Amino acid sequence: MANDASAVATPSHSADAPHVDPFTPSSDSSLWRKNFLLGAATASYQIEGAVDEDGRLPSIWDTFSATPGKVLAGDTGTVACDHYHRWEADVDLLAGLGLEAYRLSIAWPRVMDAAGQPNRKGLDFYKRLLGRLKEMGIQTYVTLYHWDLPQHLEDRGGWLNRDTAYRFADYADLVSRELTGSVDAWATLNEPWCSAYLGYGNGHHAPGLANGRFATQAMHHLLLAHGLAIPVLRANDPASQKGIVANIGRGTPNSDSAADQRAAHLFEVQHNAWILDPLLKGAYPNELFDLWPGTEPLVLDGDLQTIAAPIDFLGINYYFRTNVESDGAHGFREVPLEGVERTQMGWEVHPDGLRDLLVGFKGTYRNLPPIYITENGMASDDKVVDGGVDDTQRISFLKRHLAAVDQAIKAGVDIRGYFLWSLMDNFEWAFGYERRFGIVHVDYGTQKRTIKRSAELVSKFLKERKEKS
Ligand code: IFM
Repeated sequence: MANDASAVATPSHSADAPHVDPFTPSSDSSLWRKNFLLGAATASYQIEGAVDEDGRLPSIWDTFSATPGKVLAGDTGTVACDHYHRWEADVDLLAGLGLEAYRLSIAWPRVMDAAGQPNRKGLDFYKRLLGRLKEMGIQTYVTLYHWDLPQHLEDRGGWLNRDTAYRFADYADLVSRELTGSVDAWATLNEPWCSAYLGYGNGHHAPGLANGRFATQAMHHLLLAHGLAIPVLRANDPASQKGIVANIGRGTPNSDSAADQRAAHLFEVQHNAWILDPLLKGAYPNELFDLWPGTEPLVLDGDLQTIAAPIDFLGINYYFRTNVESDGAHGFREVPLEGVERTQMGWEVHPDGLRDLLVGFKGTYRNLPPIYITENGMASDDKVVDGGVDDTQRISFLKRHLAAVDQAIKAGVDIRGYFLWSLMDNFEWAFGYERRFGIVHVDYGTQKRTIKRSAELVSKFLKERKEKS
């Protein structure tokens, strides 16, 4: 049933247990500062469903997930969390938890037709959603591109075609003119590393191409799209913040040998510097092309100045570290560590990596903008038992990562907020619905939402913080 708030299960645990809870940050944590924003994040294709409603066009993820063998269990985003119909109840849920900000993304194929004309019904959906969030006093962090490229653009080469960057600037223009005033912060792209490397470099994500040269060219056009959109967003919506979101990776050496140290460095070059150097230094790192010889993209005069347009914030997404050794040639290979804590994704839990990277970036980039942790969280095989979900590992994960954020703040990094990934379980790309990242459980058969214990504790902390201020 659409917008049925009664479909939200009430938690079975008391949020006011007398003992010290396993989540609340230490009393000297910077997270107690009331201007440190705490929110939750989602993305359009992962939650909306309604893929062919109200004039939405197909995206590359519709095509990819419909291709046998590409997504676990053949799952697709056709229904997902049915958020397109349940958005009001989902906003109530967010507000009920006391979360202060919501990071969402706009589906490009929902708001613009193939001729570049607005799709009013799609735009109205986001106007209603953002309007309601504002009414509830929730800050809005809007990503323009969280991977759902219109299929008609992919049919013309997608991010391998320079023209896609200009089409993105047109899309940014349309959306920011329409939604001006209801967005606190615009992010152009989410995780260009994933779009370029997983989408065009190894084919694990849509559109499923696998060629190293494609990856670097796609990245260049993605970053160019970002750089072209920034001045457009500034002109149309001057009061909002503008930035980009990068997923960063920590690489650690498997031994003290110089070769392994170099391997770990190169891991971070391709994961972090590939994106952050052009954005913040106006140049690609030369070492990237030592690692991947012969993959230099075609870069036109002026592109790097466009890409390095000043931004108001940098969004950082962090999940795990990768332990590597030298591959004996000019690269690295992963050496998975034994006996370490891992999540349902198999990713190692390593909060120190987040702190170390943030502190490192402050040293590397003298113009490092203010940072928001725009995603952090973990997947676990959560089950509803007696009406509740006791996601113990997630609670501990969040506490440790928030402590790492606090340590980075204390080391002088300007970090202004943190968004949990994710508000609710959702379509986890090539892993479909099996992997559950939400602080709210979703029963995909009934669309019933159940608040997990982690969400209760985050909510309790936010309440306490509010009472103290
Ligand atoms: O679900 C994704 C999200 O879309 C982008 N960042 C990583 C998350 C977990 O894999």
